[in-house]
Amino acid sequence: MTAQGVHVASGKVREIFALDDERLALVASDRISTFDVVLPTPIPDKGRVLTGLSVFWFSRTRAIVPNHFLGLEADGRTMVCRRLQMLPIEYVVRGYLAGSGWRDYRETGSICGHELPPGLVESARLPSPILTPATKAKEGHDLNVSEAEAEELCGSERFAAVKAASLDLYRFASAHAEARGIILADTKFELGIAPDGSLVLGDEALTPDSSRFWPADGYEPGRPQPSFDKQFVRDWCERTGWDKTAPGPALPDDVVAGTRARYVEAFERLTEVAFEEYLERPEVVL
Ligand code: PZK
Repeated sequence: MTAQGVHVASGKVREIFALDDERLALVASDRISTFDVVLPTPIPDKGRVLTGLSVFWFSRTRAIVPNHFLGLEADGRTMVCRRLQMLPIEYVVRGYLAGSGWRDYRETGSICGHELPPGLVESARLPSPILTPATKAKEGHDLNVSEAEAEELCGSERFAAVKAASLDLYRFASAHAEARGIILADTKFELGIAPDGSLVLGDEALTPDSSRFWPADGYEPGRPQPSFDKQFVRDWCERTGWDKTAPGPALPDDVVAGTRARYVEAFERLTEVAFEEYLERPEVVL
């Protein structure tokens, strides 16, 4: 038990505390992971950028789907949320071909049962966004499943609601981001059920840690795209010859500063709020 409640779970870069039976605190740290390894060097303000972005999206998408956000703490990195019964599936929406989607398409011509046109190249924009559900693995990578399997695990009425909500959220956010020079290649949603049985969006949402953000400037299908936020870190790690197993290397100051600047740039482009203002009054400016 701390001032923040009882610790209930840790992610790679976040912690969850139970405040009472109805409420949780989600705390985003400044830790960064790359190639699935958490690095020993934090990126100052990363947790506040990610929390601020989640809060921004939660306040602008509640008409599309209600979400668990209740309030932001003055530290800028702690969100107080409604406690939900989380669904056992995560809902990935893809508008572009990257990551496991690109791999599945190359091997089979389809992703999670979505037949795609032949001849698409890496990072291509899809004819329309697709939902590619995945089961949540405790360790290692999540497993893509078909919509039929997800429907079995969630119930078909609930699945239809989740599918519509996820695609609507992605369309709204990707249009907003693309107009501000950021391609939202794909993103992952986690949803849960409130005590009254209603469907509620949980977790973080539409952040660079739960999504692929690409700079629209220089977008070129046919190759992997640089990450808007993590590319300095990835490039530097590649140059060191690190074997990508834990522990990761400590980052030099210029890589830390360059990476922090990219997170702040993503925040400012998407929210149109100066990050310094958010730091002064996080709860009022978004
Ligand atoms: C919940 N996680 C994932 C694990 C993290 C996040 N509103 C909620 N109600 C109940 N449970 C959760 C949520 C949310 N969000 C989410 N685990 C539980 C997770 C570890 C660290 F920050």
